[in-house]
Amino acid sequence: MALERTFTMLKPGVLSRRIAGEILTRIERKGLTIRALKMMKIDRELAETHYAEHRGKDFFTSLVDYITSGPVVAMVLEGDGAIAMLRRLCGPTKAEEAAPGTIRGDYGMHTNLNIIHASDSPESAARETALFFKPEEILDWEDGNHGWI
Ligand code: 3AN
Repeated sequence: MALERTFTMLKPGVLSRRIAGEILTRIERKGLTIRALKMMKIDRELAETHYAEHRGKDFFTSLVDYITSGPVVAMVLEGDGAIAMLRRLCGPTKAEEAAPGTIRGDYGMHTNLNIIHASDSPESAARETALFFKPEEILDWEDGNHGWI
């Protein structure tokens, strides 16, 4: 499986509910490597650009309202098949379809308030990463397991 990088964002509900550590733990334990991470308050322009494909849909304004309502945690993650791997970890978009055990299945009741975004393709991952991070903010590093496993 190819080594990939993907973009993810923990939405405002995560810091607000003080569950950032729990979600980060799931991501780390899965084996994805954090290459970049920052907490930021995104403005409407960035939010609308990020979710441009949904412009005009009935939930677009409330989606932008939500993700600009408080700080988010943006990350670039790396791993074999990381894009699909993270999407599986998150679970489906619709709250009623997200099974227990997935992040969306365990932490949300409503689709419009789901707590995590994850890129859905290599093209989205590249586009979204470039919206949130400068190249120099994405770090190459090795964890302490290197050499042991
Ligand atoms: P995903 O985040 O799983 O890639 P998208 O891109 O279809 O799903 O939707 C982006 C975000 O818009 C979702 N994470 C969710 O917060 C919101 N959303 C999507 N569909 C709906 C819907 N039918 N009603 C309310 N909010 C929605």
